[in-house]
Amino acid sequence: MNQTNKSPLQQTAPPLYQVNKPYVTASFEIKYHQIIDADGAVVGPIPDFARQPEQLIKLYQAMYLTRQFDHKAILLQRRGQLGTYASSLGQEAIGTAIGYTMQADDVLLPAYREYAAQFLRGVSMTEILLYWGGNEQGMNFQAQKHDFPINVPIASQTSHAVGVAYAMQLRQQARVAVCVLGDGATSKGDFYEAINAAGNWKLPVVFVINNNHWAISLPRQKQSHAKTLAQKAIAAGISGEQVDGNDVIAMQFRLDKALNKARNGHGPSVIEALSYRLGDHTTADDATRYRSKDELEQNWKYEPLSRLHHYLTNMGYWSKHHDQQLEKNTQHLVESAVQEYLNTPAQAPESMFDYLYQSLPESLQEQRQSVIQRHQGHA
Ligand SMILES: Cc1ncc(C[n+]2csc(CCOP(=O)(O)OP(=O)(O)O)c2C)c(N)n1
Ligand SMILES: [Mg+2]
Repeated sequence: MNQTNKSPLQQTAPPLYQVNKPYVTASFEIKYHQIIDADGAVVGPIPDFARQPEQLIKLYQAMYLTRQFDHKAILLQRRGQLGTYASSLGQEAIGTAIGYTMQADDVLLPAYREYAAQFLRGVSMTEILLYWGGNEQGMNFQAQKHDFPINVPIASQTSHAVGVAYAMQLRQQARVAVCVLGDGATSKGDFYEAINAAGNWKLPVVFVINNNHWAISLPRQKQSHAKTLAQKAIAAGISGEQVDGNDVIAMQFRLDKALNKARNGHGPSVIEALSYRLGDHTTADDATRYRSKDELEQNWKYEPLSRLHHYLTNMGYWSKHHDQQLEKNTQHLVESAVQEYLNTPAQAPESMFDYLYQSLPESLQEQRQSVIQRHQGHA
């Protein structure tokens, strides 16, 4: 065969004698980032923002508020005053860092444990309670018209995020879509499709994997044989990294870099935030049936609030007096939100038909009518 008969592939292929000598065509590494360890000790360079005590205190307050809210929501559910609720216990640093880092006109596409991010973005505690109480108005965020609602169908928010980021790119806006998903969600086809498109089109989107080590009763080790979930990004041509998801300073620092990169047109990122689900999957779950007491106890040592508390105290930024003040203020805020929620009249049963379609199909109009009649019969 002469030179001109060769296909382009043959022309670029290595000489035949190398066939039995494989060589590396691609390699990768996944970095792990941590700045404050579980004891509050500094193990990495302190970023500029974290040299300002008031900024760190803001992060601590957001995590503390989220934890108190969470505790109260579970009590309400146990009393029959709230529907099923998904707790963010132990994962407060992830949402806090996201909410703190995003700009107001960025778009958040959460799963269902990102309350801290939502609160920092102006979503009210009352709205979140209304949602879990079955009132759709809870997802009609008054302060955040572009953020997406809580998303329960696993991983479906990842392709929504690609759509949002694509629109931002088309409109040449300096905005970023931030999509949060769980470790379990990284096994869904939606996620692979989303990161592939995001990588290919260099979209302004940041995927944050909240690897809380459980997907209901399935542990992380059984979720995927991949050593890290971050490395899934590499196959999509995206940078991927692991961050200590209990270290709110490291989370903020790495997120800030990823958001800036996306905002400046340099494409998407995947951040695998390593956390631990200290609560049940939801209030409809009982984790004692599949998780050892030992494992849970071990992981309490790494939770995000106490380490920032240690650090703040060690630096002389925080005292017992601050603790008392924060407890009192937070209790007041949470109680007022609960009262507002409990005082909100329940929606009529037919409202379940009212937020799905621009105009309701005929078959559903009949169903809607029959719900109204049945309800009147019981009234
Ligand atoms: C498409 C879809 N399949 C199944 C479920 C049921 N389901 C609810 S939560 C969950 C596990 C999700 O695990 P992970 O992604 O790790 O999120 P986590 O709950 O741990 O935050 C499953 C399978 C669902 N909500 N949606
Ligand atoms: Mg999980």
